[in-house]
Amino acid sequence: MKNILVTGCLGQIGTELVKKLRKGYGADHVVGSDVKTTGVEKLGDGPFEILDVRESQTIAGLVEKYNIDTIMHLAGLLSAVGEMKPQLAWQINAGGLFNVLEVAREKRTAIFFPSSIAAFGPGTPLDHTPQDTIQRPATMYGITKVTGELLCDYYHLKYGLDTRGVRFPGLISYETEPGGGTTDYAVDIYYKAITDGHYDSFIAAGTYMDMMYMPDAINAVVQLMEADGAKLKHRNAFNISAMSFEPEEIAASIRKFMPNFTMGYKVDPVRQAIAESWPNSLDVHAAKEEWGFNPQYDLDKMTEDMLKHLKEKLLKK
Ligand code: AKB
Repeated sequence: MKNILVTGCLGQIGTELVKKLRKGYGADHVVGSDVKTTGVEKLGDGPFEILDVRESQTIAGLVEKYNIDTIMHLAGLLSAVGEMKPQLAWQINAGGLFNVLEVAREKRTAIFFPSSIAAFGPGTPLDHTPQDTIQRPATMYGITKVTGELLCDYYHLKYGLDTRGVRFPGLISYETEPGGGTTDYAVDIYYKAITDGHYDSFIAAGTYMDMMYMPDAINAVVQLMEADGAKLKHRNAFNISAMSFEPEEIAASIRKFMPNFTMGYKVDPVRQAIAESWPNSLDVHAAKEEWGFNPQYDLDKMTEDMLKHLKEKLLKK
């Protein structure tokens, strides 16, 4: 990776990924792009371009302009918003990836594509969900993720493109808030713990989902992209996760540091149904064996770090 284009760079993953990549590869070698500019100052120095991934000519123009050899394609709608706007989710998530892959085919760039636990659905084994298993998702978001996994495999097999990717679990971070996801409750809870001392969870007690702290997610992306391609048997859609918990367990973890924290429930039926269609816990052995995936944060270590940073961020205002 010498010159990298990151799409959707002002989202939850993108802001932190761009900063990490710029540290490693140099600010001028990492081009951030997004449809919006809100939050662009968080990226610091380095090129930024407006990009709607539905416009393939613009993608091709940027690849040409900056001599891009790697596209990290993060632009996309999340699960809950995808259920509200399924047609738009298909256009951006599936159509955008297709455009990126076509540009990559013509310009011979490598690709990183983030799939998700949403690529699984009813019929998938819920516990220790295998790397290779039944994938019949019940959401448009999940359908676009399975489509993306298959397209990335296809472009590798048919055109020899260096496509790589992971299935992200819920990602927890303090820098940029996610928007429109089902696992967002596990981020919201930390914000509300600091501002209100109380949180009403939109996910019901007893609902387990895989999660990971953002520093582990960012390290995983860089590690996979730098791994020896000859050792990758799967290439795309590696299961990754660092922990699996349900709302009572994250609340208990917060209480270890904030004993007066309280939690209630205002369950959102749409997001609850999505959560119930996703795995309880993933089997991540393929990622460990093929490229050394090795997350560092468990629930309590993450809680301690989240609360520390959010106190600095929210209470200094
Ligand atoms: C969502 O909840 O939609 C995302 C995901 C798990 O892909 N965080």
